[in-house]
Amino acid sequence: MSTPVAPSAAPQVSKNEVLKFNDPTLGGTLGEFLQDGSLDHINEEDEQFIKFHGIYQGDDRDVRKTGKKYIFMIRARVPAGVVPAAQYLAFDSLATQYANDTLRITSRQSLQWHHVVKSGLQKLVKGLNDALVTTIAACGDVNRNVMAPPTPSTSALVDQVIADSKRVNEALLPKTEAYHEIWINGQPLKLDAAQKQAFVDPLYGRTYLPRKFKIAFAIPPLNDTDVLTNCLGFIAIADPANPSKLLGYNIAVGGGQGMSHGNAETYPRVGDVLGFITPDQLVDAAKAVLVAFRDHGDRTNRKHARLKYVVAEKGAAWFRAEVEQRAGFKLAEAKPYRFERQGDLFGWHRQSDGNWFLGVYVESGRIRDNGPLQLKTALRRIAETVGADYRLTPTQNLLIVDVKEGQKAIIEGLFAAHGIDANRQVSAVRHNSMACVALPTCGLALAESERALPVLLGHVETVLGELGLSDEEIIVRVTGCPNGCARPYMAEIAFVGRAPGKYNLMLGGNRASTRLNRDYKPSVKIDDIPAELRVILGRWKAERQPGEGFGDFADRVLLPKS
Ligand code: SRM
Ligand code: SF4
Repeated sequence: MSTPVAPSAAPQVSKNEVLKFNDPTLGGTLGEFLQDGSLDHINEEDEQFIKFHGIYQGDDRDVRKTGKKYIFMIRARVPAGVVPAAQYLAFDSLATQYANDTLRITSRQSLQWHHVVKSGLQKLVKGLNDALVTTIAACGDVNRNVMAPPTPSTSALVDQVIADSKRVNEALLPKTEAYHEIWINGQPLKLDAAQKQAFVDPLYGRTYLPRKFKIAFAIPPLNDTDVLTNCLGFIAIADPANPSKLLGYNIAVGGGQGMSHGNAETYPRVGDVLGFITPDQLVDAAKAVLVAFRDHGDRTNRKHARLKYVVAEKGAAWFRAEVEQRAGFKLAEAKPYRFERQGDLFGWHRQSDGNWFLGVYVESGRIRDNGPLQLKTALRRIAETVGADYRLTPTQNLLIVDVKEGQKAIIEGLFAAHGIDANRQVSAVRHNSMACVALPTCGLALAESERALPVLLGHVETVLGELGLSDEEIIVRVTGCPNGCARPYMAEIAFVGRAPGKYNLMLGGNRASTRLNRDYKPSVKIDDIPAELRVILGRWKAERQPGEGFGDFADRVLLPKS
């Protein structure tokens, strides 16, 4: 590409802004890269463009000492986590052919393929397209995968919320044709420089958003999507006289998790509820919030470019007026609602139509065959044999849905044949846990996370066992750095990676996922964690009020008054 020229009106903007300005189609030279058999990796500029196509370039950090091995991560958009059986089979086969034979359920109900090398890159994306799935805007300065409650139909309201989340997802997709040309047709976008310059996305404009933008839906009292951690949250409000009828949504703005160690200007934040909208106002409201962010987000400093900082610094009332002006209508006053808990349901449950669904625990979302535990093969065989659809959850688990009474035994049998007890109940702590990917694929990881989760959960379980508290539920989340990909700042206990083998210990989130946790002890060595747990969990046992959850206890007793 030619040397970028900064837009003269805004000379101080960040490098990414210049890149977007110079090629608003977001194609870069990705088409040329795919056609050039001599290249195994992309240049720095294309590294930014390819994110808008749902792909990250990285290197295998396990083998860095012996040389750099370029690998790609591909992330699909899976709105509301809904995966029909045929699609799942395509995902499974693509993982075996072009990735590391695993599928990774993400904390936003999508799927990732890891360790893809250049020769498999286009084939995998094209394979997803053939299965009617896109990776466009799964990453980049755009709206990401829209989350919605994964629990299958328990009422007409649930169905409507899922349908609404898909409408919003669709309405906020970028319109560049570069994605199709490069990944599906396998060629560069056939536009000259002037034609590229002339492209302006009708919603995002020429330079897209200042940073990523995230949306989730939730249905109180269950906060299974961690809705208040999103830039924009839609909280479904049911008609009190008819709980299966949707009245509309309270909208919450300015939530987020990411921060940087030692930079007090970055922080996690819980969203503010701005007001109430009716279902027919949904898409216009979503667009108005997105465009208000587009117009007011910081384009000079990417660490300060999220919507949460706009709302925190200018105030919710100011932002509400900006949204109303763009939407062309006033928001009504927010309706009362209450969240009581987060998390997934495990084991068999009845749906409202008489069918069943099965909640399956997937340790940190990694679907793989691991010795005698052959989860990947089992899920493939179930999709082939029963044709049951899957739903991915925001806590990195999986639901098998719409199962007929007569199919339950077949599913249990297929799991058993692959070393898994479908009715197996792991500990409550394990069920409520999450870990981000971290090493070896994440270039930003400071410590292990997914691979450290079993050890860390083992420590928590051992100490709870010693105290006779094995059945207690505690929300434990782990990340390899402070970016917050497993939403650690909402957990009752969080381990946030600081350096190899060292984690900041944070305490005090609540079960409804409406309160941020706080620092308890920085940089605790992994070997010292059992001793720390003995102190804090021991005090919980001895001093808690009747029924008091660990996070509430920690917030009340173990942490300084906030
Ligand atoms: Fe994330 C960056 C993985 C959910 C905050 N995240 C990354 C990257 C792409 C690393 C990078 O930029 O080089 C990670 C790729 C790791 C790998 O090897 O696969 C990564 N994030 C993930 C996933 C896969 C974690 C998981 O284990 O499930 C999640 C994918 C979600 C999806 O399907 O779209 C994931 N990331 C989140 C969440 C949680 C959420 O959205 O609910 C957050 C916190 C919420 C928020 O955005 O505030 C999150 N990821 C970040 C940040 C910090 C952003 C910030 O503004 O502070 C980064 C770093 C960045 O963007 O520069 C990041
Ligand atoms: Fe990587 Fe940090 Fe996100 Fe974990 S939290 S996946 S280490 S960026």
